[in-house]
Order: sequence, then C-alpha cells, then structure tokens
Amino acid sequence: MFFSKSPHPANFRFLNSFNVETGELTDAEKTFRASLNSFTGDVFHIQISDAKLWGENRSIVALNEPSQHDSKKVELTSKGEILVKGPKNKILLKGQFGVLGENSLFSFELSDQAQFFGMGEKYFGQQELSGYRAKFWNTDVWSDFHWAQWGNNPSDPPYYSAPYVAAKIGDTYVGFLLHNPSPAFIETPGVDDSRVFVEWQRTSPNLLLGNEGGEPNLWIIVGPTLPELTRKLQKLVGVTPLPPLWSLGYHQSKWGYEGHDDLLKLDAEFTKHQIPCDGLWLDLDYMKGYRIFTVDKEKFPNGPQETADELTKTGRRIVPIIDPGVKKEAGYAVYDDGIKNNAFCQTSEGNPYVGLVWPGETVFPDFTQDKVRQWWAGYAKQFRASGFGACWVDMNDPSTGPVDPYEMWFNNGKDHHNKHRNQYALGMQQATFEGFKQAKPNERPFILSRSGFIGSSRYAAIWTGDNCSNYFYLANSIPCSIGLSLSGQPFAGMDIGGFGGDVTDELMVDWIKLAFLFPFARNHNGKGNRDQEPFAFKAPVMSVIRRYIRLRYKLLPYIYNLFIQQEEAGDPILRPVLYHYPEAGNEKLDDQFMIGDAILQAPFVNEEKSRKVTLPGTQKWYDARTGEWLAPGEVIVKRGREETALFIREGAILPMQPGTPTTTEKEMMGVNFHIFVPEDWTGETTYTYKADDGLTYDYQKGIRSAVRLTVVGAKGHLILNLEELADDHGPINPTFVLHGNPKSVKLKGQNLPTKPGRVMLTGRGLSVQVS
Ligand code: MIG
Repeated sequence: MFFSKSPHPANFRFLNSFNVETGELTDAEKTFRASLNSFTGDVFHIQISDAKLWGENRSIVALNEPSQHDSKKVELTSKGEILVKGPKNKILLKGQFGVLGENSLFSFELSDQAQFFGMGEKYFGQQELSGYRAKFWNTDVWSDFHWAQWGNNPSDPPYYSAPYVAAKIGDTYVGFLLHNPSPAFIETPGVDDSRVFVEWQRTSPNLLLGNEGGEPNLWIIVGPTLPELTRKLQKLVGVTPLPPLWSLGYHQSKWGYEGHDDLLKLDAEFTKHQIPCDGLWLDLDYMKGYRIFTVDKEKFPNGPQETADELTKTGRRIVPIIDPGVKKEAGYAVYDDGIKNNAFCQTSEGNPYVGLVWPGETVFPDFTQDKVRQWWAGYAKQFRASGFGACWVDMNDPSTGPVDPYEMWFNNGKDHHNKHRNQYALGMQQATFEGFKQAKPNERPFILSRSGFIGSSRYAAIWTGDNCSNYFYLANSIPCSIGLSLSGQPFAGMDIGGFGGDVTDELMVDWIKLAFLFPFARNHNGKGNRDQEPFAFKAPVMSVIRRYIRLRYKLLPYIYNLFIQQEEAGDPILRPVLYHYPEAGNEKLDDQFMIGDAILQAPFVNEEKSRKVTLPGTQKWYDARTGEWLAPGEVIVKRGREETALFIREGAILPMQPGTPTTTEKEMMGVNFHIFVPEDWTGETTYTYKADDGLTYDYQKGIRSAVRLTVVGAKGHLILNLEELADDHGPINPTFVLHGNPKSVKLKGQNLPTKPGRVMLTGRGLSVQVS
C-alpha cells in the first residue's frame, strides 16, 4: 500500500566530478560534499552531505567505526565513480551517485553475474535475492495491506527494516548498508520470471540502493567470505549482548491471557505435563482499557509482584506487552505527564499527532529525542520493578491504525515523518532497555520487539510479526530468518504455530520440529483462534511437541554458547548452509539451515511425505534420528510422526544438559559433552564451553568458567584432553557421551571407563557410551 513503487534511475541526476582536495562532488549545476573513509577490515563509509537539502544526520544509533585504515579496496575517483575492488585489484563494481530532489541513489554496475543475500526480514521465500525490488519502511502489515496481500503471499515491506544487501561477485562477498532512517529501496539485477510479464518490468541491470530523503550514508564492507562479511557487519551495527539464559527457553503466549488466574493456570499445566517453559506472556488485556503502564486491578487483585513471586517456584517469568500509543485522555498520568514534558510527536501544525490504535485516540512518544527516551525509561523502570521480568514492545512500526502516519512529525514538529519512521522502534527499544537497566543495574534486560532497524541488535530480539497458521509462512520462516541472521539481527524468531487462523495438528507438529532450535522460540496465537498451547492438543500430538521443547532445553548449553560467540565474534546463531559450505548451488537450500556450525536441520515445510536433503561438505553426517553415519550428498528423508531430519557434523562436540529436561531447571555446570565421531575416525576436534550465572553482568567482570575439550582420534581410538581455562563461576564437571562406537577412549592417559547408555535426539533411542 505505501510502497509499491520506487524512483527510477532514469530520473536521477548523476554527479560526475569529485575533487579530493575540497571534497566537492558535482556536475555542471549541483554540488555536494562527499567523503570516503576507510577502516580496518575493509570497511568503508561514503557520506554525502548537504545541510539545506537533507539537514543534519539524526540517526539515534551511531555505528561502531573500526579504527582508520588506508585500504584502497574502495575508491572515489575524480569522475565521482565509486570503485569496489576484489582480489588482485580487479574492479568488482563501479558505482555512481545520483540525486532526484531529496531522493538519493547509489547505482552499481557489476563486473560479473552476482548473487544477493540479506535484506533483513523479507518474505520472498528464498535466501538468494537476484531480481528483487525491495522496500524498507517499517509497516504494520495487517493494517497497511489488504488480507489478500499477506494471507498466503509475500507482502513487502514488512515490520522490520535492514536496508542491507550482500552481493557475491565471483567468490567475493561485498556488503552494502544504507545507514539512513528515511525510506530505503534496494533493487538487485536478475530475473524473477514469476514477476516479469514484459521486458521493462525486469529489474535494473545495476544494483540500486537508494533513500527517499535523509542524508545518504553508504557503508561498503568487503568480506571476502560470507562469515567474515557477516561478522564485520555485526560488529559495525552492534553485536547482541548476551541475553539472560531464561530468554532462550521456550515461551508461551496467546492474545487472550489476561492476568493472575490465567498465568497460574498455564503454570500448572506446564508443570503437570512436565513441559519446560520459561516465559508466560501477557497481551493487551492485562491493562486498564489499553492504557500502557497500567495494570487492571481485576486481573491482578494484589498486583503483578504477587504472581511473579508465585511463579519463581517453577522458575517462570511474566512478559507483558507495551505499545507506544498513549491514550489521549486528561487525567491518565502517562498522558498528562507526557504533555507536561512535551514528549509526544507533533503534526506540522504543532499539536500532538493523534492516531487511532487500541485505546482509541492515541498520541505517540517521540523516541527520536534523547530527553523523551529518558522520560520513557522512567516508566519502563517502574514497570520492571513492579514484577515483570521482561518486555514485549509491539506496534512500534509505528502503527497508527487507519490514520495516515505522515503527519506524525518528529523533533518538536520540525522533522517530517519519513525522516525517522524506520528508527522509531529502535528508540523505543533503547529507552525500554535503559529503563530496565535502571531498575536492575546488574541484570541483563530482555526485550522483544516487532519492528526495528540497524542497531536493534544491541537492545532487542525481533519476532517477525503476524504470520498465519499455514505452510506458506512455515516455509518462509527459514529464508526470512536467514535474511535476519545475515543482516545484523541474529536474535529472532517467529510465532510458532502461526498467529492468524487455526493451526492443524499436523502443522503444529511440523512447526515445532522446524523452529525448536531457532534463536528465539515462542508459541504465540491470535485471539479467537484454536488454542495452540502444547496441552491443547490430544495426547499423541502433545507428546511430539513436548519432545522438541525438551530437546531445545537439552541443547540450551549449546545455544547459550552460540550467543556467547555472537557477542564475542559476531556470528549468527541460525545460519544458511552456505555459511559453512560455500559451494555453488547451496544458496538454493531454502528448506535447510544450520544452528551453529554443527547442527543441520532439514524439516518438512509442506505436507509432502518425503523430501530431499543435501548433506554438504566432504565429511560425514550423523543422522540424529537413527544414529547412522551418512556420506555427504543427497538423501531422501521420509516423514515420520515423532522424528525430524537433523544431522550432526562429523567431529562435532555438543554440550547438552543431562537427562530429559522437564522443568526450567538448567544444569550448565554438570553438562554432557556429546562427541560425534564415526567408528574408525581419525582426526582432531576441539570445543570451548563457557558457563556463567546466566542472568547478570558478572561475566563481564570475569565471573565465568570455561573448559576446552580436545578430541584426537586415530582409527577409532580417542584421546580426550580437558583443559580448565577459568573457574571463576565454579568448576565445570562434564560427563562424556560418545556417539558412534569408538574403539577406546582415554582421558589423562587412563582408559575412560564407559557404560552403555541411551539418548533420544530426533528419532528413536540411540545407543551411546557414557563415561
Ligand atoms: O493490532 O496486541 O503483532 O503479536 O498479539 C494487533 C495484539 C496488535 C499485533 C502483534 C500481535 C499481538 C497483537 N498486536
């Protein structure tokens, strides 16, 4: 609705002369200031400025510039061309900058055919994005598009915007990031036959990156590999700080849970069915008439703290929703206080802008202003202190209901809506995060947000908004999550089971099998739909759902360590197969993905009875259903009621909780190291495991323990070496679980006594040796 078209390059004025001395970028008639800065790691920043045309840059999050460097991989020539060079100084792309009124455009000719990846949250159904026109303008999809456009189809743009694309030219990956909160568009060369009816509907032969207004800031990163590129990008936009361990558990939500009684009922059900669940979520109904930062006394007669205390017995936390819209009502404290503090967005006429959201007429905090973020943080602080363990920030696209958003101006009515829209949610996340830290300075906040922008990774996890209970959304969730992972937003997930419509038994089972190891795992459901809590299904269905939730908990030590690696190195949690196996063709594996570098999943994304799986690389894969070792290549997998296709790379070491987790208790110190090596294996492999309190910032002061396990194999005889690297959080006491029948196992020169055991992963019980 908002963005079905983008500006065409033919209408732009391209600037063709650049003076390095004066920094002037010009053509016969117009002149801009341009600069190219080069940073360590082949990271480059091109900034074009014109204070009159675009004003000053008011991005609320500055990127983390690496140190200055004099790499020449990107150049700005005297003809105003932008050259991007690859190995042996070969020119991979040649760009030009153009303007069209306030619109700006970088247009790149490519030396060679290319592939494209990234673009954040997209529903294009595939990870490789040649031949796409994409928009970046945070949208409330269900309100801004007709149902026919999203029910079972890709609609664009969705909620969250990452105007970033990675181009693979030859073997070199180059990333392009538009750091400008104004509406953005990216067009990639290539042909998407499904969209093209006549020749001129094809996308441009050039790679186009543009903004509709705002100061143009283009960042170019030369990988050269996809993992290197992704890490550099992540550090530039900000890594995701280690979240609290509980946030990585399973979460249960439904629009309709109202308060104390509902939460305790849920709590009892999860306990009764021995299903671990860390977060119980509250949608709009806990508030007094949708007034944010209020709690309805009828729903919580003694306040939420009492409920929170009750839930500490089972280790669960309450996560309530907060919208940005403040009910316009004299006498309501948040509104009165906001008016007094001049905290709300104004129209161009200078009055508070009014939209129509849940409480009726609503005004909107201007999160682009520092003082307003501080004002909001004060409320978030009280909210956190009142018994709520985390926060779910919704509708921050921002959604204004049926009211046109363009009159919502920022910066005291001085900046047009477009200039800031894409960073509205980012400001809300930042303010909420700060408030939480003020309430509990040593506790890591957990915030889930619908919309977001470059930099959201520092404050929040993202869920991909309102999906529907159908196989279109199920299948899309893989490429969509891969896009987020590659674009600087690693902590993400979608509504498991689907938000809109009634889920079927089969779809629910397929969904949990697909998503149980996603970085964020929450089952959420819209009002009025068939209930989809695990225990809402008949026993045989529930037992499969339960099995995968438990398996997530079993693998929590592995998942948590992937988050530690994300904070330290910048690697995403969920990765495309391509990340570790760059061979041509793997970019088409849209129904497979990896969790870390050791787990490969190939779930069913449709109702077929069997599917093809590509086992990449040159090493073997352990079939977690059967315990068999498979050679790399293609295999056919048949659908099974209990099982799902999950493979573990030869040589992998996976830390897991012992036994079958049935509660929120987490055993992170007495972990099992599962060692996956085939019989007769020769090789060496190593894994570093870290553990801390899972909740506070003490790990940053060094209160953390770590061990490194090395396994050396010679024809199936294994020698284990366990080194203690740190024990500041106490000793890590691992047990070893050996998959694949090694001939002998030695630790510290002694034969390790082992006994036969059984482990359930994603199929039948597997025989293992346990030390
Ligand atoms: O207008 O709060 O995406 O997860 O349950 C709908 C009610 C508002 C949209 C969110 C959804 C949430 C719902 N919200």
